[in-house]
Amino acid sequence: MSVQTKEIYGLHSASSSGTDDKWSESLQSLFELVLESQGPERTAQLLEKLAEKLRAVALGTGRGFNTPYVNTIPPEQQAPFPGNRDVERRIKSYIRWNAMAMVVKANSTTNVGGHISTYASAATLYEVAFNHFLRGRAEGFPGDIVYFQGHAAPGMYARAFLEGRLNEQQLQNFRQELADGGGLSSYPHPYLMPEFWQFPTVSMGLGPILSLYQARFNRYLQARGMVKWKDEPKLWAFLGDGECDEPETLGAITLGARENLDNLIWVINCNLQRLDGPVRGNGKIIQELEGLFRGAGWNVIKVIWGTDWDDLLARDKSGLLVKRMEEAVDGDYQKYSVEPGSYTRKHFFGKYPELLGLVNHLTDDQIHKLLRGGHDARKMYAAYRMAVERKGRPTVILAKTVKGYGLGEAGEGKNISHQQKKMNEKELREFRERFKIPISDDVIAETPFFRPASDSQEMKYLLERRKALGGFLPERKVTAPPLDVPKLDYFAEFFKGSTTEASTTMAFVRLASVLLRHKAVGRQIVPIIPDEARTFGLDALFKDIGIYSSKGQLYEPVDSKSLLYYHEAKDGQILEEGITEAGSIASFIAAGTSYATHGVPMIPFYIYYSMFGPQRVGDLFWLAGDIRAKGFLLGATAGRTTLNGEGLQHQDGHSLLHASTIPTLLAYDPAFAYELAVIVAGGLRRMYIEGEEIFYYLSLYNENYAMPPMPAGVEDGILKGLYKFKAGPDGKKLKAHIFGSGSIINSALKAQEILAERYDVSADVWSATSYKLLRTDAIRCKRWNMLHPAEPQKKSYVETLLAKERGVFVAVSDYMRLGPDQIAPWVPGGLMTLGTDGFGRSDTRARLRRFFEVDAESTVIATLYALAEKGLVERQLVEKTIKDLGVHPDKVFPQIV
Ligand SMILES: Cc1ncc(C[n+]2csc(CCOP(=O)(O)OP(=O)(O)O)c2C)c(N)n1
Ligand SMILES: [Mg+2]
Repeated sequence: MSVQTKEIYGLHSASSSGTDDKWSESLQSLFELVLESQGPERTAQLLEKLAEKLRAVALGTGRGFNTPYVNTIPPEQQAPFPGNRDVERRIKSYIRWNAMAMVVKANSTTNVGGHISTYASAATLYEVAFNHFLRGRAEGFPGDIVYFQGHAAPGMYARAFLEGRLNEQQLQNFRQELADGGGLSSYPHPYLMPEFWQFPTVSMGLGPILSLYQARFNRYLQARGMVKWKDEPKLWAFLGDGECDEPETLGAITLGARENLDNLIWVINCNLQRLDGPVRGNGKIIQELEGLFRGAGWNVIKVIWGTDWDDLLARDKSGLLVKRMEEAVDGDYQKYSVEPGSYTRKHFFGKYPELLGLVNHLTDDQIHKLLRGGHDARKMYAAYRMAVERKGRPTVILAKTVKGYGLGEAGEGKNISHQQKKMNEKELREFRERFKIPISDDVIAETPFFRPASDSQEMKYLLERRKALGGFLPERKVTAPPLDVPKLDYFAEFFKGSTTEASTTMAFVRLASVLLRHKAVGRQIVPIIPDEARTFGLDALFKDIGIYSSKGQLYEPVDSKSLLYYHEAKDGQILEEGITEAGSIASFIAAGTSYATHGVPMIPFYIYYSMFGPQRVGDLFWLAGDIRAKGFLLGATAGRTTLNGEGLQHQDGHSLLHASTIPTLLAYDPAFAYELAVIVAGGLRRMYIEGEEIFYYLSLYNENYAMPPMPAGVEDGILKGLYKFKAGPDGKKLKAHIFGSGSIINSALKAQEILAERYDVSADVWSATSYKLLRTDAIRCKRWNMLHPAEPQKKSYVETLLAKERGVFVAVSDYMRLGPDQIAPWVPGGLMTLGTDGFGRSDTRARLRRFFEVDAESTVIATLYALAEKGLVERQLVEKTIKDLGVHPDKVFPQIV
């Protein structure tokens, strides 16, 4: 503190620790006096004002909610470390070695890649957690939920190897999953290692947001009485500091404090580096994150300095050391980790000659080895202890480490550290010396794995700790029982059809309310909405099942007198997420994996504007496949022309294609209420009785029309993707087939009439519910035929279905032509497709459909053209039809390039 500052605050020079204590005592008595006379609220206000002044004067302005750049927990308040440090250090060293060896070995014979430096920097963060905090599954306890930093995976494999859960062969085949005997996936992927990994994390930012919504979902399950736990699981998310630049990481953190998620702990490994270089070379990532998290209402525990620094800080009576710590930027700290101790002595301590005295007793080597907090098990233990005991808010631990810790010349603290995958023999020897790995010179070049004898102190200790904490982690185990989901007949009302006009969105709302009333599984349904319930008519559910709110409803809603009032309740069933598609899909994932995470199957229905699905947060949709989520995604307001008026940003003509790219996602484009019911019933059966780890996407439209009754025997075709909905009239000269999907099936039906009345064409109208499924089946079949050329050749569903049909084939939908084009190779004589390629426009449905050429008239023209191409009608007839139907032949082509 400068002399001037002291004057401002009326303080006099104080340097002895006795005087410090006096200051502290007088402030304390003053504080108690104010608290007693003014009450806590006012005291907080006054203190905040003072803190603000202090920040402005002492720390410079614009620093937000920061505390000095020292550990949050002072040494005297540090919980003592209860473990055997020596044994734990040895275990950690062996894990370090094996994690490194795995990557080096894999890259000695292949170029499969891998990361050494991330785990090297995080080993202590993990080991303290594994030995003392992370609890496995037990009777009445689902186990703590842990999100491991994706590219630290080698460390998790190396630990599982010591634990005896993975064998040498598997480690040998790290990143070579297809090798003989199997291997290990690069990162946490439940899809690839379904008995090991629970939560995918490696796409930066997804782990953090998932953990937030999972923590809240755990509360939801408890509030609704869906689980009865003896103890509440904690959620631990291990993240990188670079990862915090992702909007998904920080974008939702206020949820944590708002929902009092004290079950959630984030551990951010602040090694100050990301892939290319420093995270904040010119600033301090720890301070920046502290400000953000404190502002968002989190507990922040900074673990910056290791025990070695306690003594230095205690002896620094001038405050200069903290000042120096504050001044140095992360780029400097990175340099200190790379350069010898003499450099740090000169440039860090030496900046103020008074500070040099503090380290006179230390050699350069000792200065170089002054530990950072994240490498000190005692500091990490104290932080974790505080984190698990804190109530009322989530906690973030900001642990400062060195990237590539222990790699020395091979990459410690260097900018290339992230990419380092190889080590030469000299570097291996140094690593071995540093961590005392009992591996002899003659084999070291082969980087053998090391596992101590099973009766060694280390192995006994390691296994005893995991036993005491309830078992191994990570571990994915599916124990959920099948659900008594309704059979098809439960949805009978949808098969009768209705003359009153309705949209498929309305049909869905009806279907949801019918399902919610189902005795066996109604409670399992989790409706999820990002602030669009009213758009879809789902507000009808507000009153009946309530919107989940951990606080209940503290106010009288303005619309309390209306039938559909905004009803929040502690045991509400709806997850009304507000405007966050990322948060909503994170909730979908938490609910859709509850069968595996908690052994409690839940059935999420996430309904949203289809444009803001995979287009907005596609990586989370992709992850839903990886994590084996179940449930239903409902892309409402679907179609480039059915959602009239909204224009380019809302009119969706492609998300079915996005959805089609996810291997475990069944993408459907239903046209009628009964199709919807058949698909949902089929999905419930496959996911919740047969146990398939798949999920469903259905587009829902908002155009109203009479819903037809279900023709006999079409269920199978609906599920497979195509069936004949309405045959054309007999006795016509020419034959055609029109595939229609969603609302646009009406263009096909109207075209059917025009073709019959005016052009002597009998067109059958088919409902194409899923081009993706048709294509997958056709590809599967063709591939089998190719690989079994001498055996009787198989026919795919679509080929069999269309084999006997004569005439031409046309497809029309409210999606890009690529949708129907997917099956063109298997349609006899080819497929003429119409679709909505290009940006949407704000206009009426009729004009949009003409613009994109998916209306009835365009469908007629396309059908006649397909006939003309086959020489079945004259081209002049097509030309005349274009004129007769009022279509401009040189109108704009909406697709740009
Ligand atoms: C969404 C996304 N973008 C980019 C990457 C590529 N990537 C993998 S690790 C990494 C750097 C991570 O840095 P940090 O979060 O600080 O982790 P550290 O390894 O330093 O602990 C990057 C950019 C990714 N995995 N995911
Ligand atoms: Mg980093």
